[in-house]
Amino acid sequence: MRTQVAIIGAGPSGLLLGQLLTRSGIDNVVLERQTPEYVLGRIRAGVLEQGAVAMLDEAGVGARLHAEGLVHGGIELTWAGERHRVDLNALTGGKNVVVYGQTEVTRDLMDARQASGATSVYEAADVAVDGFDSNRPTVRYRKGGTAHALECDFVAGCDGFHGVCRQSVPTGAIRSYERVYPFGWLGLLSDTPPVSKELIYVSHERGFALCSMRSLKRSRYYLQCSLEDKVEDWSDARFWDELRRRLDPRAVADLVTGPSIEKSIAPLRSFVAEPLRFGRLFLAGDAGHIVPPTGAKGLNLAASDVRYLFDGLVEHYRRGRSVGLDAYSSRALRRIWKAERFSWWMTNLLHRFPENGPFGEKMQLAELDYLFSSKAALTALAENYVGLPY
Ligand code: RFL
Ligand code: PHB
Repeated sequence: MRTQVAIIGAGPSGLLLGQLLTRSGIDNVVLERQTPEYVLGRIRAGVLEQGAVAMLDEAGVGARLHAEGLVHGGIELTWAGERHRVDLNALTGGKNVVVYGQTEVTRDLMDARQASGATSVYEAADVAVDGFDSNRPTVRYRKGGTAHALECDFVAGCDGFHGVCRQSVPTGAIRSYERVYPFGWLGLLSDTPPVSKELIYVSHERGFALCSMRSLKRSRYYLQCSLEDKVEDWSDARFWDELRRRLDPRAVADLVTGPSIEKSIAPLRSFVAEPLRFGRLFLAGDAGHIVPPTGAKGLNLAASDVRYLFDGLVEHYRRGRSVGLDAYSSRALRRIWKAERFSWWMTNLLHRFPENGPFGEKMQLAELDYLFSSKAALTALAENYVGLPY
């Protein structure tokens, strides 16, 4: 088989790139290790920046997002038992975010890909990328016991943090920067109405909590937990009890609980690989970088990477110019590092770090107090939360 762009991974970055390329007449094949059902079963992000929404519109998959997504013009932060609103819309001259689950984004992209007739290979095993330092890369994989080779012009490594593409690069050619946080997030999804109209980020002495949502009938809650915790340690009753202990009195009164439909623990990590281009292999999304979820930036960074990579590929195929592809890594990394900084800052501000002791907690409280007394400081939070320009 031969194609122009071989895309490894059918997460949001791979599917979005594929859809944009298909609509521009650039042939592409998506290779995914898992089944579509497995990919759709992973509960992850919920908040989209306007830039990501615009990309999904450009890919022709914005209809359901606009019909069902919830436009949010603010978020709330709780500390010392009181809730404080950040008016994102007013602080950014009219920008908002849209609450629409990653599962739904992925489903919309999968449906559009199927309708377009573009080739996707799910359950592709032992994917290996060869010859990306030459003009003729080849991606090898096995499907149903048979070996296949896919020849291509370019390989887009959209295969997430644990994918094969970054691991295929010789160690001397890549540099990694990493911080692993000493805690995780325990997430719970339930078919209950959200506790509040907007997201609530909670700083509490027992640990961080987040009240989010997927719709007006489906809620998503998170608790900072220990890295030793197992999901089995957390019955629904224990989860709701712990959440109540971290919420303000009004939220406790408003909270509607119910059986969980999903519960999982995610470790928190900051990670960046440099560069993001190796000959004809390009890394995009979580394959090249990870942010802790506190700033809601992971999926949005995947979209901005795809913006730069797609533009570079279009320029190559339409005009025979390589300026955009040559600049891909440095352009993407400039935005990535700023989102890394914001996510690291939000994480440090709102979580309990036992090793920082009482002094560290006082610093967090002073920073929160300052934040809500300074329009300049709140504006900095707001403009990062809604997303920096591409
Ligand atoms: P994905 O989604 O991990 O997809 C990669 C795909 O590649 C496949 N794959 C392979 N395929 C073939 N061969 C191989 N060898 C392969 N190895 C892997 C995988 O099966 C998978 O299907 O990466 P992508 O597309 O770059 O998308 C990134 C986002 O998924 C991620 O950044 C976000 O989910 C992060 N994130 C959030 N981002 C936001 O923008 N807003 C949020 O509110 C937000 N909340 C979150 C989050 C991530 C979380 N977790 C669990 C990590 C909340 C959580 C709890
Ligand atoms: C989510 O709804 O899953 C979510 C929302 C905001 C975040 C992280 C996760 O910062």
